[in-house]
Amino acid sequence: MPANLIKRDGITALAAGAAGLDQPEGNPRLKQVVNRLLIDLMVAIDELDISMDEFWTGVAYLTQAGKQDEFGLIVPGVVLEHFLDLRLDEAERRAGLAGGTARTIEGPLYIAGAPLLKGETRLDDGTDNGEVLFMEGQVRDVAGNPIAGAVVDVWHANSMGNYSHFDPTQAAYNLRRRIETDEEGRYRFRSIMPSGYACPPGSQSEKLLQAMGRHGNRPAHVHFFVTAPGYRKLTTQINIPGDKYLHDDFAFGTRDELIPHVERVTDAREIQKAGLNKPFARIRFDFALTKQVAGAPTTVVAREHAEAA
Ligand code: MBD
Ligand code: FE
Repeated sequence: MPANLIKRDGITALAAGAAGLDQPEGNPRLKQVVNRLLIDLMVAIDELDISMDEFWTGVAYLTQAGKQDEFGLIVPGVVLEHFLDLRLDEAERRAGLAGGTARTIEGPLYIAGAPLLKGETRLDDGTDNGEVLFMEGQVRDVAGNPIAGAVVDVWHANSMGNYSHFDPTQAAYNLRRRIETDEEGRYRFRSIMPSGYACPPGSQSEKLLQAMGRHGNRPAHVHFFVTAPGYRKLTTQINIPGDKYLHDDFAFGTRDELIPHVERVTDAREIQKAGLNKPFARIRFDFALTKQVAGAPTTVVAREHAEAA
């Protein structure tokens, strides 16, 4: 078929009717968004001459993606979750908010309600023989003052790149904890070094990426929500340097400010002091939170989160 078969006026009229713009009832914001997305979609179909087969292949793809609960994976994979971060960054810049730790995407694998501990804890249950990792630091305000009583909600994959809850072989909340900072704003945890995540083989996400000549791998990373009363919630991650995918993340989550140095501790006394009998890794990373201010867009995202049973 040729392209550009339908006049713009015709498309606009169809979208307006489908979005209920001529109806007094309904949610005005929803109507506005649906109307706009329908116009953009119909224009794309007409300009690109998207065939019936292509269209219904797309519908079947999305149907299957929904059945397999993969939209949370496809959204970062097609850069949209990172794009939302870039918009929030710019909105904050315009609101005069600066100096906080860089944000990056939450991803689809957070589980709410992890055990809450004070000061320091251990994240792994001892069943993973990966490299031992100690991570510690301070939560501060942008002037450098420590924030006591902040909560560092941390989650990461095991040495196979799998997350508890989504991986039925792991115990509930393995590699997931909430740590309340001490009087000096400090947090500290022992865990094991994560490996990078890969989209499940045969998944809808992987199929789409492969069809675009891309891969579905993330570099090794550790996720954080950092919260404190009176401060803006921070959603971020650190990436482990040296990973093959460090600057080739399928989810576009890597940021230069979020790649800490990983110290390999081999000194016998240090190893003994840590209660270990082999070398381990140590990361020091501080978080800076900006103050809650009126009029700035919120960083608290209403997003569906599972909770472990
Ligand atoms: C992950 O672990 C992740 O963090 C993101 C953003 C997407 C898929 C898997
Ligand atoms: Fe992740």
